[in-house]
Amino acid sequence: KKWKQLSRLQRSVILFLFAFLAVCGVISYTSMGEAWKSLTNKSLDDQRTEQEIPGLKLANPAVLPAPQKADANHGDYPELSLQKQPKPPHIRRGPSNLQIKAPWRDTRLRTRHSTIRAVEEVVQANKEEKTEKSIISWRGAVIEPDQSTEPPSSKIKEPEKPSSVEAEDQKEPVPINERQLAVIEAFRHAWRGYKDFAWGHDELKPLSKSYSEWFGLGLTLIDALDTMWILGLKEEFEEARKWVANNLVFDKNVDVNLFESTIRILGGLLSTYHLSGDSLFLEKAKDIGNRLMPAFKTPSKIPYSDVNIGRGTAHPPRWTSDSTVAEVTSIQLEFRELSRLTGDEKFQKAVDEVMKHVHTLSGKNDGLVPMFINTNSGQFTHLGVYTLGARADSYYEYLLKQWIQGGKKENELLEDYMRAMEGVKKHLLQRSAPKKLTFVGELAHGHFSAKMDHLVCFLPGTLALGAHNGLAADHMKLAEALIETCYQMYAQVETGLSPEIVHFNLHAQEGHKDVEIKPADRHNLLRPETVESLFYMYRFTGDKKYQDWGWEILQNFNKYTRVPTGGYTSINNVQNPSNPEPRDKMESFFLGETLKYMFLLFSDDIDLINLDKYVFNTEAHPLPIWVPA
Ligand code: DMJ
Repeated sequence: KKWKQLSRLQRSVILFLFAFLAVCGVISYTSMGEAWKSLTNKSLDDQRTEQEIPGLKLANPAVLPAPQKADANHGDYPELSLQKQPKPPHIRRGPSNLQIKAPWRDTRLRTRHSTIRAVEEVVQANKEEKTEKSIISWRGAVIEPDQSTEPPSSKIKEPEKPSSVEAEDQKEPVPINERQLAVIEAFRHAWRGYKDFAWGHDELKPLSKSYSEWFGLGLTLIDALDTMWILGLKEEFEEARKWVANNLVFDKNVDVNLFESTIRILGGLLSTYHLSGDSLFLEKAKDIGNRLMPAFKTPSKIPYSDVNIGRGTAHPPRWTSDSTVAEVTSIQLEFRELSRLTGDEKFQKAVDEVMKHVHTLSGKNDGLVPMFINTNSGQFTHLGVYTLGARADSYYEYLLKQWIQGGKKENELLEDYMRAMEGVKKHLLQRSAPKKLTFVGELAHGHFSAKMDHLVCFLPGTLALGAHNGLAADHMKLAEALIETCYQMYAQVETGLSPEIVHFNLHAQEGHKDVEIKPADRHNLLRPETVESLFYMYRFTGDKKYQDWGWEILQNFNKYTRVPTGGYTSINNVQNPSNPEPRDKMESFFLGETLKYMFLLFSDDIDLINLDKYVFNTEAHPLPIWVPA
């Protein structure tokens, strides 16, 4: 009303005054900004950006994309979805829906359109700068000292970065030697067979030039990814990466074994993510990790052996409600790392509960565990049989390795490991005749058996790793004795290849060696354990004899298991050099483990997977130690 009562002149004066004041305001804001900028060399928006975007450092951006929290949701910020999303500074990219995005969670961003644009510009600039040097070193990634130090303790924590590879870029590369070249040649030969006859399938059948399926998930390809990275096989890696991006689908009505898919698939994807920094592998790891979780829905929380990853159901084997002790206690490194990377504690919680439960269980014998555990009662079953071989082996390995992974703070794990090693010394160690080889036998209801699986040959490497991490020095002595035995399991056999199981002679007999082989046990599956331990022994002692032993083994694999048309095969008879009876199967661990450990054994570069920064899972996939030494 009052406005209408004013004369036209009065209204014009008032409007002019308002306009004048508005212009003055804009000018003073701009000049304040300019003045501040000239003082600090940063714009106000830049200043705000620094405060408002956690983790975005303008001066020193992250080399690799920061993984997103499991619950971070772009849908919360509709205005952001209108913007072109900044790309992570890595040139190998998967489909956009699989990319890890920056954690845009600060609510202040919702109304700060100009800030968003400024951030985009900064990220874009970072991207351009990084793209120039974004071909990451092909070997020996090094972890940044500021990696996470604690296992997740709250519901959702800040997710972690992959291991940085920047430091490696600044180092002089250690040249590859002749023996390593021979491993590369062997890998390429194996890969050729897989590519030609089994591409995208689980295992190569090199003689029939076909394949076998176990889970139908390209097991060999996934198991071999980080080996290709470590061996520097860039072309092969890129081709396999494409397959993962375009063809690896976990939404399938298929039963998988929880342990095998964790150590080979989840472990393989996680380590490849760390080495390459490529978020595709983390996305795939999250997917399979989530799909394996139904296994833990049991009355006792001891997981079932099998999961249908498409249906989200889990079950024990048809004939029992038991699970294998080694299987339920050798998935921890992978699930713990998945929690650390995603910030979602559910993975770690599930596997930690298993370890805590097993820690308290009765039925152990001086730290040695039975081979089975019931998923209903949570109790050990089939009591009285103790072995370091099949069904128990990696329980011991993962006690030590989890302790190392977590920064040597989880005392229960160390206690259980040390007690078990005392149990081994007390109940399972014996010496053979005539060579007095120290070996690890088995105990069945109080009776000692001089039987040793090739699988037990992981133990010298694990003992050496423990000694390297400050545990009893006599563990190293035992490791030295045991690796000699494992080597003799090859050297005393006609083909120079170890059988699956040996029996040691306890008393000298004319014409008999230390090692006896039963007809049912004389197969060789291209297993890695001895080569794995040779690698640890060489790393920690520098004694070249370990390299020489590994070299002999590689030559014998080439002589008796190599298939001319591509690939290597397991054999049925290590005692018959003229006909080792090829079995027509190349296990995925030959590429995932055996050749990888060979390559590392022949290397003199301790930074080629530095053992103070990485811990290998039981399928030879290196995962970062949370607090590197
Ligand atoms: C691999 O899958 C793993 O090393 C596992 O711990 C034991 N069996 C094979 C290799 O022998």
